[in-house]
Amino acid sequence: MKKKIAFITGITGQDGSYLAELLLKKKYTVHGLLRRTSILNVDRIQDIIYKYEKQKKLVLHYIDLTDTSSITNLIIKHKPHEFYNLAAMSHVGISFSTGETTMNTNAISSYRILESILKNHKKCKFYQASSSEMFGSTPPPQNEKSSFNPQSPYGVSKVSAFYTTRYFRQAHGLFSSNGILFNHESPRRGLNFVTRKITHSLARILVGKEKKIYLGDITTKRDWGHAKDYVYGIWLILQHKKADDFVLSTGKNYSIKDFLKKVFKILGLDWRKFVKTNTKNFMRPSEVRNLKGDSNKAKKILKWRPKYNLDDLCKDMLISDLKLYNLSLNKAKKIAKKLK
Ligand code: NDP
Ligand code: GDR
Repeated sequence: MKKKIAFITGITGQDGSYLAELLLKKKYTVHGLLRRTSILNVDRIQDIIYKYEKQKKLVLHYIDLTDTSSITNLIIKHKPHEFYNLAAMSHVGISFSTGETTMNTNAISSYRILESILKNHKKCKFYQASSSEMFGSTPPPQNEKSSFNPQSPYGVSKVSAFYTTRYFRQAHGLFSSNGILFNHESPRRGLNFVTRKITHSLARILVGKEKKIYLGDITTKRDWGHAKDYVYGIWLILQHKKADDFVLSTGKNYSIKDFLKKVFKILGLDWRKFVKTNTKNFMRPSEVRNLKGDSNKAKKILKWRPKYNLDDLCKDMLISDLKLYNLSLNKAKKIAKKLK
């Protein structure tokens, strides 16, 4: 069989980097779309660039997501079998002050890409990175039938892209699917998302580079999984025989406070000594208070199941951040004893 070609927007991000690794292992040719930045921003994909770029198994193209004509040219030239649309302005808190960019990048781009697929390469399967943020204030557990009540420009933009993806499927017969993913984290998570901010700042506290972690509201609850599990689910969604929408989640939720407790406990520390909460800069005008997903549909139809639990995830993230500061877990525990 001819080798599959996949396009990934957002390949430099957390999910894009793990998905690219997975597809390369599965012998796909991967075309990664990345935007030009003043500092080369390929840390998360550096290893696969060394391993696969020379043999043209990984091909990178500089393209901003909002530049649809360039994306169209690439679709016409390379005729991808699968298109994973992961690029986004993905920070909910920041979306409150960048609403227009957020809508343009996250919502309008999906419409334009799907229109281009429809006109130029109808056979291409399309994946849209939809989000649990779309449920917003809808009480848990949330599944594919729950209503959307977004609470931020980010949430609104993702609802728009969700319905756009469905519209091209229902009206034009495209294979366009939504993955409605609940929060998923990893050592590759961006530094300004709450989980990574906590594990990274704790490592910095141990080496004397920070004294306190300043957070916003720590009473909100999230359903956290590991990004490695979730990119496998993303791939499964496009391998299913028909296009559809699927929730991916662990089905368990914890507060930010629970996450703090778990991470600090690994080093035998009391988080309360090192954290300041309700910091104005990190409070949001409206909050999504309680997310807990029901992914029974994905379990039943795709046979998808997350392997990591929250304790594994906390440990994985903390150990990786300690390494950045040349600390082993044992060494970190010794320093922590002195900070008690
Ligand atoms: P990241 O923030 O880690 O990655 C986002 C990616 O989008 C980066 O590669 C970024 O490029 C790229 N990007 C942003 N704007 C543009 C643009 N204008 N043109 C080209 N590329 C752009 O996000 P994640 O990997 O965590 O998430 C992947 C997707 O899944 C996103 O759409 C997110 O909204 C969605 N999602 C994520 C969840 C999660 O918990 N992680 C849960 C549900 C949905 P650069 O590196 O240059 O910034
Ligand atoms: P979220 O993730 O908004 O759920 O979006 P984030 O980690 O940013 O926030 C989770 C919760 O923690 C609270 N919080 C803080 N958040 C940040 N970032 N920084 C802080 O200092 C802080 N203090 C408290 C937040 O208010 C919130 O309640 C993520 C993103 O990956 C989205 O792209 C994705 O769609 C959703 O998950 C599902």
